[in-house]
Amino acid sequence: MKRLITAAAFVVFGTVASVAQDVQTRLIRFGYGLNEDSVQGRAVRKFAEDVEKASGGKMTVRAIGAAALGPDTQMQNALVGGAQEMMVGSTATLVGTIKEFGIWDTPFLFNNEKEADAVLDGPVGEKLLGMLPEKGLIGLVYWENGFRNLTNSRRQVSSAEDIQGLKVRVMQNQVALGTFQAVGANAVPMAFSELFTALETKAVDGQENPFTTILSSKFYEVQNYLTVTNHMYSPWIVLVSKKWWDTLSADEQKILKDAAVASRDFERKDNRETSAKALDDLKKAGMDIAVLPDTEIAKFREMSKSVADGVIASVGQSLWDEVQAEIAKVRGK
Ligand code: TK8
Repeated sequence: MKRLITAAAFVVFGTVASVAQDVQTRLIRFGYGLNEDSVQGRAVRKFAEDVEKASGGKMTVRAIGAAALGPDTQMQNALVGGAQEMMVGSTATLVGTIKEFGIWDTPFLFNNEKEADAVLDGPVGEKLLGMLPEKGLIGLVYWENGFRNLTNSRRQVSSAEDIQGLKVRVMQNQVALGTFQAVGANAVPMAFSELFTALETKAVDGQENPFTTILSSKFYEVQNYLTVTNHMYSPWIVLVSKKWWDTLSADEQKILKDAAVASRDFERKDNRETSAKALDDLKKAGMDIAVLPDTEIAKFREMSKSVADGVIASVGQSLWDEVQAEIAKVRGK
């Protein structure tokens, strides 16, 4: 009798996942660049838990952080070839493959996170995701790295001019490079996975990243000065190998899509909630922190204005206009 009841309960409450769904045993190698103790690490773990739960334990996500599977571009290639299933990384590292992604690196494109969310999750963000399949990738969602701020080991930057001559590591694309060249820095493109050592050995003076990333990457150990500049908003993108994706059932794809959306909401919330504390922790760790005054931000904006022209030339006026129209919609609300 007891057995019968248990069996009946299983039919009623038992997860549809393990009974009716077309789900196979799957191992998902999910690579990312930051340390395990980071917003990226936490969100990948949340994704893993959701996928395992929704698949009745059949789909297992193996999270591999700290660029142990290589820098973003190497992981992208592994996804295209089918040697790795998933990753999360900067949209900036996709620009070499799909130039349109460079639009997100435009300096001062978004004024706040609300604008970024609306545009990235809206039709233009979707349009860019739609360019990935023909390159062998599936883009599920955008996560947030966040607004970027400048650190260096040489001097506190209190004016736009102070950036001149600093050797600053930038992300590996023309937009990020052009932005720092425009303000007179000696900009050096480099993979993120090489950055800590480059800062430590003083191969470069500085870098720029959001507070949470500066903290979780322990850059405070090798950088004395942090200047709040918010010069650009950096998205991350969750990618899947198309080669592997095409072997999945519709149910399996849905499990991944749903978990990706949940992980996006979790990750953005986590990043926003921990950002102010990260800044506080960086101060406690001994960093000299200053906010670049509005008048100097205005100069930074002005000096880097030509970068937008370069972006337009590369992505096309119509895509640029679409993005601007989406931003205007949010600003109008
Ligand atoms: C980490 C990278 C990094 C990015 C960069 O995966 O390269 O500076 O901002 O956070 O995506």
